[in-house]
Amino acid sequence: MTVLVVATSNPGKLTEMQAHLAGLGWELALKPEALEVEETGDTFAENACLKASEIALATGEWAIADDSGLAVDALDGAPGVYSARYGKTDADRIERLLHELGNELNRDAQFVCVIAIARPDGTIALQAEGVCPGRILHSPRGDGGFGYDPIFYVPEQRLTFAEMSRDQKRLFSHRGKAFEALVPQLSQLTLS
Ligand code: ITT
Repeated sequence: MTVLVVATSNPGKLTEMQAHLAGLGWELALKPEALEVEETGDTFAENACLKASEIALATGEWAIADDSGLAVDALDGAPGVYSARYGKTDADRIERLLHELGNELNRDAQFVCVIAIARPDGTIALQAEGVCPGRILHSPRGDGGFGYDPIFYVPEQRLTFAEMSRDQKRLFSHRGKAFEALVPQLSQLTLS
């Protein structure tokens, strides 16, 4: 089996990515903890490619990276690519977002995820995007998931991401949709 390094330091993402990649014929490996990639891109796609490419080059293996975040309409798309840098902890980030949104009536937002796969020489082999529309609640609801999940409400499901089971989130989330687009392309990859 070909090794695929999962290039993330976020444990919540790692769990979800491992579930999406299970049974696809790759030998999954964890990113060496000390290897950190600076996210200098202006878009999710640029940062996903940067992370996949640098980790592939550093390890000499295939690598998969996810760049994702929450874009809030009333905040002109913020925090967007800065979602991870919005605060020190998940609780800080949620608090800051709720504070900035205040009593704004337009709570529309979308979660975006771009997944990139790089070859051992750092070139990008595949890329896919997934988007999940929703709304920002006034206060957190639910104990599951990670990150902004407790304040992200999906109207069609009448649940926040944090209230969904793992399988539900897997089906409806931005990450789930990105993997849905990526997986059919994965089987076409020429591994060398
Ligand atoms: P890596 O770069 O190491 O993968 P990261 O947490 O820094 O980890 P990003 O730069 O892509 O990842 O930042 C994504 C931010 O958006 C981060 O704060 C996440 O917690 C949050 N996020 C992404 N997907 C999410 C999801 O499914 N549910 C809740 N929050 C999510």
